[in-house]
Amino acid sequence: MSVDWHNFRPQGVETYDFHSGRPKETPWDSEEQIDRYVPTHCCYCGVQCGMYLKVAGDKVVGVEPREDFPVNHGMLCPKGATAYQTVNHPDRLTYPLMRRKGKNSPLERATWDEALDTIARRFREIQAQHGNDAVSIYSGSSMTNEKCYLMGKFARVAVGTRHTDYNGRLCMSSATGANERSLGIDRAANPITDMLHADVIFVVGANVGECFPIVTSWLWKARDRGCKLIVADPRQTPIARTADIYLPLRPGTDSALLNAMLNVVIREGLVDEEFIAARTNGWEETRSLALQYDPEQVAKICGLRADAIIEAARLYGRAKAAMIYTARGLEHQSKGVDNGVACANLALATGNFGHPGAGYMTLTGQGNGQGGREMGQKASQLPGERDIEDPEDRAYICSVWGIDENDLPHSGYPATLQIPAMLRQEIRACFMICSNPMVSLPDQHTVERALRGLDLFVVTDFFLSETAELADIVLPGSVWAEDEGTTTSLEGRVIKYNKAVEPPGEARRDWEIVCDLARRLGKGQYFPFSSVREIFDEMRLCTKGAKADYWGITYEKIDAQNGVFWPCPTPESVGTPRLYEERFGFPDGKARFNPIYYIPPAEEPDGEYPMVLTTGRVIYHYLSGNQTRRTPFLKEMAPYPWVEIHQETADRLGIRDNDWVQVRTRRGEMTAPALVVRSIRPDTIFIPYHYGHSQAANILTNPVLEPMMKIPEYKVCAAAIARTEQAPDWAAEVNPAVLAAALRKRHELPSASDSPRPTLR
Ligand SMILES: Nc1nc2c(c(=O)[nH]1)N[C@H]1C(S)=C(S)[C@@H](COP(=O)(O)OP(=O)(O)OC[C@H]3O[C@@H](n4cnc5c(=O)[nH]c(N)nc54)[C@H](O)[C@@H]3O)O[C@H]1N2
Ligand SMILES: Nc1nc2c(c(=O)[nH]1)N[C@H]1C(S)=C(S)[C@@H](COP(=O)(O)OP(=O)(O)OC[C@H]3O[C@@H](n4cnc5c(=O)[nH]c(N)nc54)[C@H](O)[C@@H]3O)O[C@H]1N2
Ligand code: SF4
Ligand SMILES: [Mo]
Repeated sequence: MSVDWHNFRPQGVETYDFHSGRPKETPWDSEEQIDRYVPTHCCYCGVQCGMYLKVAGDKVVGVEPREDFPVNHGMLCPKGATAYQTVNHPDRLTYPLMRRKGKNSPLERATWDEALDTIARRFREIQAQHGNDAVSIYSGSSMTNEKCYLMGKFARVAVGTRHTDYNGRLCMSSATGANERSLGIDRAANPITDMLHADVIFVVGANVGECFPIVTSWLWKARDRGCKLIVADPRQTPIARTADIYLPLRPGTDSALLNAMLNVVIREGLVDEEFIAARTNGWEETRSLALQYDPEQVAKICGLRADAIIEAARLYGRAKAAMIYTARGLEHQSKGVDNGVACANLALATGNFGHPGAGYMTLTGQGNGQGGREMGQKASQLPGERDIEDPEDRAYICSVWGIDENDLPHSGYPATLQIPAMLRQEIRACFMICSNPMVSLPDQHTVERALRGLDLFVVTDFFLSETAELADIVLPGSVWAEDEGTTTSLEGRVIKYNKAVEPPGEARRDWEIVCDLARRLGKGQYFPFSSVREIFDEMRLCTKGAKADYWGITYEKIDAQNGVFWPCPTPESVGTPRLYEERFGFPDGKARFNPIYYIPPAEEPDGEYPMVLTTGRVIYHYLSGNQTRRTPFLKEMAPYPWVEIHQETADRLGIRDNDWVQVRTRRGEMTAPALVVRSIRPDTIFIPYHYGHSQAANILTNPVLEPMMKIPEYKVCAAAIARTEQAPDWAAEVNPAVLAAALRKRHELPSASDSPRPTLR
């Protein structure tokens, strides 16, 4: 085992003073003191890089990347390299907490019996009075497949509610909708290695450099082989700066751009007629609509130059193999599904499916964002991407679970509609696990009212999140290193976490908590599991013959093959890395064109709110930041939110770098320092969303939902911005030197000094 694998070597947990941020003397300064190297994967993003956790005694003290995992082959990003520091962190929750004397009383230490018995009793009381659906489950995709599977079963069988959903609703659900409408299977079409076979890569609304750093290394390899790059993003992200064609489109105008590109492809004879005839349905309608999207007109909608759109379409259309990658930029919109369908239309029209380097896929974000969306924890779903309203699927799952079909609830509210149902007191209690909506849901003031109004709110987390702060009962769960189990990466590759250590104190493994609660709800016979493997085996059986077929996947096969791509329907099957080589996912095997009209975002700038606000990520924090804001190096690099604004706009408004600025929308207002850059459209501002309380960008965002998938429009709303002398409430805790240093580092990103003009190289 090599030792010094990179220059930045995070200190062992016990050797780092979390509050001063200073390293202490390290007792693990030599490799001999490491007892075990546990092969596993990063707990953060969907790339699921392979890593070894270094264990000394009963503590995780370090990490090394795995050379043998083909996706990251010896690399980790800053989040992966520090993830191990959350395991043995002083902020870990180590015993249950309860408010014993009502909402305004403090969270106090409780025993497991007291906490779980109270939950079971209160759920039964509330359900007796208000019906079974008065209790909801709100789950998450940072958990293993086994846990996600268990949550769907727990909701339907132990609690008996139809309202179960999860945080993936806020993530790539638009892409799910597009996959379902266009291709028939909700999985990435290609393995990451397909990048190396593409002549052109078109990235729409994905900040690959910051959000999928290890995928970026594949992009560079593809570039080394001559692959051309087109990027559409209102911000000049690190990869956008290097693009052959960069399209800094106005937020919320993606489908217009994609239609115009299809228009050019058609008019210049770049469509693949043979592919369209053999493998698709519905071309004529889509073709005639696309012909109405003249690039000259679309250029005005998108705020781009027409020649840049035409050149991009030519480059894409002429490629022998082209890949389209999207992420939340295109998907976090009230037209997110349409946008994904417009990508699929472009790829289908040019025959870009089913061969190496050709496809359209979303870059799934969460660690288990792929598996979590097919295990049956979603409002309308049973395991294996089965449909909860399909009689055959219902009958099959009931036969595996051993329940009567009349007892299996029907579909319920998606996560985003649970909030209004709480406000209406239709939902009166919620069991939440692995989600932090007090940072992640739009229109925070309303979310807070909904959660505070619950009769009983239970949160299972390993750190006291902004959401757990509002709970009546907090259950201490486990981190990924304390459990085994599988996840499914953004490629559709099922991989396995291995257990390194035990949960600290009285904390328990999530699945044990859930099974225990099921027993106390009188449904123990349906949750007889004594190991994760048993849950996996039942889950496999549930998916047998379904779209997301895991039946042929075993823990041993995962180890032997370094992961298995589903579908893997038989014990002999090695899995399916590339989808759509012969058939699409519909009964006739053909893909479907769907004509897409461009419809503007729900909120457009006006006199009162003249700017477009968009939100998203930075490399150093992960989602709601509940983990990464507790990691010293990451916290130091991006300690507070900021407002990115273009130099020209800042000059016009008298805003200088580092000034406090107040941003207002129809939902609320927040104050943060300005980061004056040249890498964003002058009509747009950007705020990273990883922070809570008065630092939450989601105070501002628009809760309007996409009609099919109910994903919020995080990426576009109207906003006003002004310099203010009034520092925010959190300014007192700010060390100005730390803040200035972090903002300076942001400026050092090469892209920050460039202006986002449409570029042709
Ligand atoms: N460092 C880091 N990495 C992560 C995560 C993290 O929190 N931190 N989270 C993971 C998860 S769950 C996810 S979902 C992914 C998200 O990965 P990404 O989707 O890449 O990240 P975002 O920052 O949400 O948004 C991507 C880009 O969309 C652009 N954008 C904004 N509005 C529009 C628009 O209207 N059209 C287009 N075309 N682009 C627009 C933004 O400028 C931004 O650069 O990242 C995963 N990886
Ligand atoms: N404005 C704006 N808002 C956004 C976005 C945006 O781009 N802009 N992006 C959206 C997207 S793409 C996403 S994915 C969501 C994410 O939103 P959330 O899902 O709410 O955020 P997370 O930080 O993943 O929350 C997971 C919580 O569960 C805990 N946790 C993690 N793993 C486990 C586990 O294994 N077991 C248990 N018990 N707990 C666990 C973590 O400590 C954390 O508190 O945010 C969305 N919100
Ligand atoms: S790229 Fe994603 S999976 Fe890999 S180390 Fe970074 S956060 Fe972890
Ligand atoms: Mo996400």
